[in-house]
Amino acid sequence: MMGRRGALIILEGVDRAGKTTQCKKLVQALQKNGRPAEMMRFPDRTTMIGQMISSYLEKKTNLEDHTVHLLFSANRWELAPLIKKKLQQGVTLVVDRYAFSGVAFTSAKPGFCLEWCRNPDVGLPKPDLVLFLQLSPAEAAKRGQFGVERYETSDFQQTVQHRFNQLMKDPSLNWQVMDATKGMEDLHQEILRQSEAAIAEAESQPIKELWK
Ligand code: 2DT
Repeated sequence: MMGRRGALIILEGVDRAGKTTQCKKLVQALQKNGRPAEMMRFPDRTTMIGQMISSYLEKKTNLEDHTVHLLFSANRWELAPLIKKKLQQGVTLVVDRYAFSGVAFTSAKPGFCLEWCRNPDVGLPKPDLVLFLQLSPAEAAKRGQFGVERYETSDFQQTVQHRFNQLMKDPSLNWQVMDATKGMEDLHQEILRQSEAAIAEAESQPIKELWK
């Protein structure tokens, strides 16, 4: 008999909402509850494609906008076999950003629509849960300055937020909006509760395909 599969859980959100911290805390808590769990992040800067993306984000190189969008997508596709393998082995994956960041960031640039941006990611492993860590621009500003990487400006981030809002209207996905102004521990408990529910639900279901 096939074992129970793991769940694909994505954390998305604006800059400084605490995604990375919450991903780490979630993996630790799941493991403590006896659930095999691992963290991944996109972009994964360790692959060859990831290195091209990293150099672009650090503004060391310039890439044409469509080209970099396709590289971000390719970076997910190159890891899709591993994602499926882990899920099938019963490992729950907690992922810091996924295709939603891909669409939200590129479509925030002039001349890009959501549909074009979504296309290259159609068919990727479909998340069982997408947690969106919501933070107002004012609250984000209190948490310190933007970094120096590409996209880290308040105007661009606001447009990105609008794009995320559009993506969240998609009823084919299990979006859950989390209030990231809450204390770190309260937010963690809420994320853990949502994740445990998604894991229980995913166990008996096949892995589906995103946006298909
Ligand atoms: P961090 O490594 O700090 O999360 O920043 N991005 C990300 C895209 O433009 N497209 C994508 O597909 C993904 C996954 C968001 C990475 C930056 O890259 C942006 C912020």
